[in-house]
Amino acid sequence: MRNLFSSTNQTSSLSLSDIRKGGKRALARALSALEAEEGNEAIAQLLDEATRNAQAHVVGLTGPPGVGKSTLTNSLIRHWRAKGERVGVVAVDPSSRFSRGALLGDRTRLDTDPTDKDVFVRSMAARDRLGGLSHETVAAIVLMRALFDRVLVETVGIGQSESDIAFATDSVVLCIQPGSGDSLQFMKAGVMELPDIIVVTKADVGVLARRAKADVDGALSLTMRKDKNWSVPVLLVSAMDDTGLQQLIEAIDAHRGSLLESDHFMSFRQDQATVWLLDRIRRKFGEIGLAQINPASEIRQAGGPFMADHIITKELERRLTDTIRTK
Ligand SMILES: Nc1nc2c(ncn2[C@@H]2O[C@H](COP(=O)(O)OP(=O)(O)O)[C@@H](O)[C@H]2O)c(=O)[nH]1
Ligand SMILES: [Mg+2]
Repeated sequence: MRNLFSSTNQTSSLSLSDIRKGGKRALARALSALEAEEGNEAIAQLLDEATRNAQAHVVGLTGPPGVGKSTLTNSLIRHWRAKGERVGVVAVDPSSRFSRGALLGDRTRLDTDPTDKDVFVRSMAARDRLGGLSHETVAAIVLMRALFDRVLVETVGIGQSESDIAFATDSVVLCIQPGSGDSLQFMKAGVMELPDIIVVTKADVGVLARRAKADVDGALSLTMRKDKNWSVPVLLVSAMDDTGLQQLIEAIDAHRGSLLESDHFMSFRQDQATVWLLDRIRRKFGEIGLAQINPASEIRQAGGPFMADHIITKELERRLTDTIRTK
């Protein structure tokens, strides 16, 4: 096995087929490389290759800490593995934002079989973008999406980085805690427009859960949805006694079905890449940077959004340096 860290040249031979051959160890190394070496051309190439080979259904499981995401993740992994599906999980751990390492927290709560080669869990620190997906997280999802049948992304909160979530996930499940009043907060924040499925967790607590569902139903009826072909189900689910779990599984598949049915799915994916690239350049170079690019054609020329990002970033950095020098 090659050592990805010995030099950047070595990463240049990194390919999807190498990772497939190398199994979980190779994937773990590739993920470490892409966390450590943002801006590396070989990695951008790998991610574009992965983008072209997207196969998994990516499900984002989102909601506040303690709502029951990890517990639900365990249930979904068990279900999909029992059906023989290969499952990758990205767990974004908010508590490790400052320590830069996901040591405890979520990692300890996912109880997967380490000898099962078809389930892979990656914990990642939330880093600097509270509530959203960091670039490393998006990259990990894109890579795992080319290797598994399902990719599950556990993350705290949505709303601040819609373009990341939309680019990297197909179906968003928002988890709401009974008795928390969260649905009202989410509606105010405009978050209700994002999920494709809403789950009220811990349904075994009874009346509080039913009341939370009624609140969510009310909030949803006041929300404008972008996708008119899909009506958002609100489900009462308990991972404790498996109430509603089967409905959640069916709703996830039904949502995937509705995406695949639409004639626009491929152009939708392309639009997502364009929006993602625009957002990325805006974050790095502001409106001035945006004004200098033509994302759709640049993605085409570069062969994918990650190489486009790489090339544009280099070019804009060069122009900036030139401007500073001539001043
Ligand atoms: N009663 C009940 N408790 C649950 C259920 N799911 C999770 N919990 C508990 O809620 C707490 C937080 O769960 P966890 O999955 O770690 O939440 P996360 O922070 O969203 O990942 C744990 O103590 C769980 O045991 C459920 O369906 N019913
Ligand atoms: Mg968790």
